[in-house]
Amino acid sequence: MFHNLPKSLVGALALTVIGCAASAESWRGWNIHPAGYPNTVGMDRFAELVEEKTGGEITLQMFHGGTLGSQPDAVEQVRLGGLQVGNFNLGPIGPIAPAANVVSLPFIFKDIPHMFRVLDGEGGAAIAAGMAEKGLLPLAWFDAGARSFYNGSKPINTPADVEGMKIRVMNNDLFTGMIAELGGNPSPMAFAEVQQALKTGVVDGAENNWPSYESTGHYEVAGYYSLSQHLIIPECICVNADAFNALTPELQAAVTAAAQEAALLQRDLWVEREAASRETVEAAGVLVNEVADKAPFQAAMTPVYEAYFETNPDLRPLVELIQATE
Ligand code: GTR
Repeated sequence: MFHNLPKSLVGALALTVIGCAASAESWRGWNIHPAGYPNTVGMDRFAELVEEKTGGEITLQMFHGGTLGSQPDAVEQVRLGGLQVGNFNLGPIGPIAPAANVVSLPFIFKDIPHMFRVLDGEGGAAIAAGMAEKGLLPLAWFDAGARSFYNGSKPINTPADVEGMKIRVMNNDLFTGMIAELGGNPSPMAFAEVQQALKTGVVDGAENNWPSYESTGHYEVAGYYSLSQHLIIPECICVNADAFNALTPELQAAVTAAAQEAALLQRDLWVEREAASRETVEAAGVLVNEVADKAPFQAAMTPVYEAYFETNPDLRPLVELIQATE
């Protein structure tokens, strides 16, 4: 169609077309949770805010419910740029970014406010830098509560109660080490497979926070929830580092502000959902027990920390910084 036009005009037209394509970006995002879950609502809000704050220069289509694959696969996709955004738990990121693995050390945080104080300070900057180096940029942190053990046969009160039990964990040597040190058999498995594995007895138990225990229906097949609270792991709104770094400073600021605003919404919704999920599972007959003495669980984790320091001697100061943070 261009054969009658002067060459210079053809060139200018082509540039305009390329220019348009480059200035409007369509991003795709991964999330594992179902509709109504605080993270799902938070990620949808993030998508809305990205479009609003960038004046439509960036649009984000979210894919919820893990439809784009398992979390370890999605982490790789966002690192490589096949996807641009993910709401990730830092558990599955730890094996890739050792600095980010500090948050997966059992009992590293005293409670949720302690975790956020660390993330908002020097510790959070070191974790973010370690992730960015691997191609994943965390723009904001989500609350994911504390994870506790659950199973279908008995309350867990002491490490001896875990002995011999096959417990599903997320894919990370720290978690397999944690279960092994308690005398159990760790079974790393994708989140989507856990319900069936619990139901058929492929595993005896698992561990998670209140909202995931409830939303997955795990409570229907594993009715003893024991408040060990052994892991407090944050989650991120993570973006592909190259995609983010290629943006103008103005667009980078807009996307970051969108993530931070969406994270504040997620954190509020999280607190409400924790209470609601606990109520739902208790009403359904789940037996909840406090773990009166967590000290034996904590003491059993010494070899897990030692193994981490052995592989990552340079990260000891980061662990000490977290432990020294009030
Ligand atoms: C949930 C978390 C998910 C996933 C899942 C799991 O609490 O939000 O990202 O990590 O746990 O246990 O695999």
